[in-house]
Parts: sequence; structure tokens; C-alpha cells
Amino acid sequence: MQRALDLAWRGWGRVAPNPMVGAVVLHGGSVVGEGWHAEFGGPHAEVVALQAAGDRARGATVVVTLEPCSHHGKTPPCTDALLAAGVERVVAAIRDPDPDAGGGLDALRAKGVAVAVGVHAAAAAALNAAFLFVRQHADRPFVALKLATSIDSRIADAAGHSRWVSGEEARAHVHWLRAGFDAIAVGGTTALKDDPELTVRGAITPRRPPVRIVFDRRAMLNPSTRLVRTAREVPTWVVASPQAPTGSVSSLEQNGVRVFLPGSLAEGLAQMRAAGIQSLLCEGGGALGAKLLADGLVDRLYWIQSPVWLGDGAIPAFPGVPDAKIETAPHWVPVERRPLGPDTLLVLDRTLCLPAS
Ligand code: AOF
Ligand code: ZN
Repeated sequence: MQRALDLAWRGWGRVAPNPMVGAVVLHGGSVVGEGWHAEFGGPHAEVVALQAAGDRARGATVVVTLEPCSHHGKTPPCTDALLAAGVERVVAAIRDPDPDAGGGLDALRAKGVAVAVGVHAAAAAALNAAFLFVRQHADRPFVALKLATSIDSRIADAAGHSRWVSGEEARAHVHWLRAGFDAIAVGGTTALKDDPELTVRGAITPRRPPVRIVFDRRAMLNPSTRLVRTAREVPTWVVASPQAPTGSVSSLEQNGVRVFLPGSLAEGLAQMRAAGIQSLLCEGGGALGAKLLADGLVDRLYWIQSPVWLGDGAIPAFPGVPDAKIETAPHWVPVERRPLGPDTLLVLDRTLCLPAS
């Protein structure tokens, strides 16, 4: 299953809103086929792995990170392919909560295939966190917050300088991360101060470039910023408030920016979801990140820690968190710990959206 999970990750940036899935075919204790879902609309992981196994799939065990589908979607049901290949046993990490595609394990069992579910379930839930989240929640996208801090959790030094808190490997990883999200968001002040492009310039070219979203209540983003200048090439949205100056709003719109005017941050996220955004990566700044955290709107934290100390006068990453008791404070779930050159990435999920097994 660990191998199947590793294979599944190869679909990052290419398959959303479908899930990333990996599969391994085992016969007589050896791997005889492997596959993963590589492209949205393309063959499912199980079918790719069965094809690789050929005749050796007869009597084999198929290990797959998600319950095989039992529906005619963009491709025929994987349950049919598994039965036709003569597979004896299917081991899945988690069930598929999709009302149309789910139920494949029961269908296989009814045809005499041995089935098991729950192996490495937590890792499989983390792999497809956004896919699972949107099937449990209709009111907003899956929200991830990326933070680069010093070892003492500061996002900027006492002079307010924040650029290059983290190193080269960390920056490359952020481009990889961006490729897997429907949208990349920043706050209005960051958009003005850093003048970022918020595009994906890394090893993976995403199937669809992420929408760039600026949470900018006062609609301060001006037409000379890179974001606005390239708004006709890469979708760029501004989430302002109904009180934003109408002149600023119409100037943004004339430059090809789509403007939303929700009454609150939560309503803004609801409007993003309604506009088709299922997963959103917030890259700062401090005020937006802190507000999302304080309002319980962060589902995943990508926390890059650099081995520097910036001291008490520097800007804290997590201001104003209410006190909690050590016995009762809710624990986040560590999903990954990875060295990025001199820095360390810690990925934490607030909860896992584990489907019932
Ligand atoms: C995938 N890749 O490897 C597996 C999936 O629209 P379709 O026909 O591609 O079906 C998508 C659904 O099939 C998806 O939402 C999931 O529930 C199920 N399994 N999907 O994209 C795969 N095994
Ligand atoms: Zn399938």
C-alpha cells in the first residue's frame, strides 16, 4: 500500500478534481503490475496496473489507495475490469465516498472476490484531503495555509522584512504545491507589498493554472501590479467587501479581474466554492493567515521552518491564539515531515476526513 500511495502522488496537479489513485498488482508475493491515475479523464489506476500485469492478474491481489469505482463515468467501471482479469482479492485503503462511484468493494464481494479496507487509511485520506473534504462540506473549499517562519515562529523580522525566510528547496517545493490547488490566495497588503505573480513555475505544469485570488477588502490592488497586468492571461479574482470604493472595483473589472463583494471572510470562501474552487492555498500575509486560523477556516498547514531565530521584536506567525489547556487542546494530525535543504516542512491537518469503512 505504501508503494501504491507513492505512485498515486504522481498525479498531483494533473487529475483534480478527481482523486489521485495508485494501484499495485501482487502475484505469489511479487509485484506484477503497477499503475496510477495520471491524467484527468484518463484510465484509472486499477486499469493501468491490470494492463501492466497482463495474464498475471489472474488469481492476483490488487492493492489500491481508493475503493475501485463501480460506475460508468468518463471510463468504464474498474470493478468490471478487476472481475474480467480474474483478480482474487482487492485491498483498498479507504472507501470512495462519491455517491456515484462508491460501493465497488461490495459489488466485488458479491461476485466472490475477497475484499479488505482500511490499510494505511490515514495516509490515503491525507493524499486526497481536498477530494474527501468537498464531499463532506458544501460551504467552502478545502483551505490550506502555507507559512514560512523562523524557528521561533516569526514570519518577518523586527523591521518587517520577510522575503527569503526560507531557502531555494523550499521555494521550489512551493511551486510543486501550487500545481495541486485550484486557487492560490494572498491578502491585499501582501499583493501590494510583494507584487507576486502567484503562478506555477516549477517541475509540474498543472492541468489548469490555479486561479489567483486576492482577499482585498478595500480593493486596493492597483492596475500597475503584476497580478492585474496579467489578469487576462491567468484568471485573477479579488474578494473585496461591499464597502470597497466602486471606482476601484470597476477599474479592476475593466482590467479583466473578477471581483466578489461578500459580507465576511466565510461568505467570501463560500462564493469561491460556488465559483468552482474546491481547494485553495493561502500564502499569506500574516493578517489573512491569522484570521483564517482564528476563524477555524484552515484545514491544512504547510509550515516551512527555517533554522534562524528572529527574536521577540519580530512578527509572530500566530498572534492572538486563545489559551488552551494542555489536557484538552485539540491536536492537529501530522501528515508529513520533510527536509527541504536547510529548512523543514511540517504538514498538519486539522482533522482527517476519513470515510466510514
Ligand atoms: C479517478 N482515478 O484511478 C480512480 C477513480 O469521471 P471518472 O470516470 O474518471 O471517475 C471518477 C471517479 O472514479 C472518482 O471521483 C472516484 O470516485 C472514482 N475512482 N477516479 O479519477 C482513479 N480509481
Ligand atoms: Zn475506476
